[in-house]
Amino acid sequence: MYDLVIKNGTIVTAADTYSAEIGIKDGKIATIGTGLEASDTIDATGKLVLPGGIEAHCHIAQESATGGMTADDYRSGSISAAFGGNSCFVPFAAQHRNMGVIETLDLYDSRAQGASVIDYGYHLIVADPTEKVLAEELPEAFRRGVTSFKVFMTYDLMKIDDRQFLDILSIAKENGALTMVHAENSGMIAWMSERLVEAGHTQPRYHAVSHPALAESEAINRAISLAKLVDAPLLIVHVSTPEGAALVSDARMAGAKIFGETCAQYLFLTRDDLDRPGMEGAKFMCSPPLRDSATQEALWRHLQAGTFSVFSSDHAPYRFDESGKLAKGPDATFKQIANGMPGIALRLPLLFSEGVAKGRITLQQFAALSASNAAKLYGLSSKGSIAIGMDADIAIWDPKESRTVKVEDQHDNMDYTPFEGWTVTGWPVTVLTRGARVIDGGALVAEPGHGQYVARDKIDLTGYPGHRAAELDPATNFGARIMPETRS
Ligand code: DUC
Ligand code: ZN
Ligand code: ZN
Ligand code: ZN
Repeated sequence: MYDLVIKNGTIVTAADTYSAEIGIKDGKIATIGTGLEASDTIDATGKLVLPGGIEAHCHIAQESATGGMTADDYRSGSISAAFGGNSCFVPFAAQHRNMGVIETLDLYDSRAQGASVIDYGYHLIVADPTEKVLAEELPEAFRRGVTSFKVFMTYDLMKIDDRQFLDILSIAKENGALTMVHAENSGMIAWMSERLVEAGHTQPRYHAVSHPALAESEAINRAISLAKLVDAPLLIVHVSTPEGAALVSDARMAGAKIFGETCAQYLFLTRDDLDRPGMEGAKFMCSPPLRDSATQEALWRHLQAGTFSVFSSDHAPYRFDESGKLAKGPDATFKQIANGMPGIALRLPLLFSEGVAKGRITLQQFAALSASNAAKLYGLSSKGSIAIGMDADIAIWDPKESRTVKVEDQHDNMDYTPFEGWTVTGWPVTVLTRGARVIDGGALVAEPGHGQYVARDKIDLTGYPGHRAAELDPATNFGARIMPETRS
């Protein structure tokens, strides 16, 4: 006897589409079969039964280096994510300068515990890689199940230099963690911004001008070179240009352990949105910035061809008021406006509508991009698929339901959505985290605190030959042992 059976639905995984019933017991998928009996049933007639989404890039209860706080906390952020078909998310825990890493994780634990309606973990942002952080705290973070570290190549108060980057890549590699990078050339952006502002070009549209495509491709190329030197895995987050995507794709073809992520806004919006009247364009400011429609097409090709393992929202919620985008007043320059836009509830509906319903990607690709790939890459080994023994993290989709996007249906703490008025086809109607309904028939039914912290495992790099720099190989460098072997 199961606790819950999902009947009459079409199961979709990254591998298959088929009809069967799912029997859930103690929060796990206990069986997949027919004629199952349970005390509780979900009738999924006409619906698709998918792995619950895993949102792997979002900013929740995170303060920036200059002190601004995101509008969403773990309660509102997780609720919005759940309405968008997610059963789990992995926001960032941001170390700032003069802060320890363990202190940072404790702080985020205090923000998330008892607040989230879906399961969660954190990627650790490393902004101050002191000796102690490198030698003691990163391995300790890894033991706590924080198995991915993010670094910045830009932003004065966050960026690390190439040498620090190599230190972090090597420690991550030694522990089995994945390094993630925000790759943009800081000098190019500073140089462009200074000249634009001096010439009085301060409106939001110049944000895109100040972040040239070359700033992204230069930094991605450098980041990949650093990762190759030490043969460490690296994921380039929010790739926004075809040039950047091609660098990721070439490195993957060469066997390097390089992964790529792109985000909804780069497929669905263009920099024309930054040119809206008054300060409206500020709603569309994110970094890297929105590009053009040719870029959108190229990024779709890369998504179809498998360059991007992860597709995320980069939900970075700053309200269109004095608490967020307009903190520096209505005449702020683009340099003074917080970077980021909301979208955690729309990542999957937009991908389904524009991707699956329009025939650009298969249901299998949708399942892979919603959950399965992120689960594998980020060590969420009990999540991301529908299989016996896995957590019963499930999203039930009505592929026919059409909706018009409205800010009040996002269930976040935001006062706008960049997608207001869009029509989307395909909607997640029921979401389970560990077998319990979080969203049921389109309504929130879970309590804050239902979501639990998930300690993650090391990254699985099977199938990546890697790249061994001759100068680091004792066989060809006169026997010098520069790096420890990877722990297994
Ligand atoms: N980087 C992110 O990952 N998100 C928002 C803004 C930024 O610079
Ligand atoms: Zn970033
Ligand atoms: Zn982000
Ligand atoms: Zn509502």
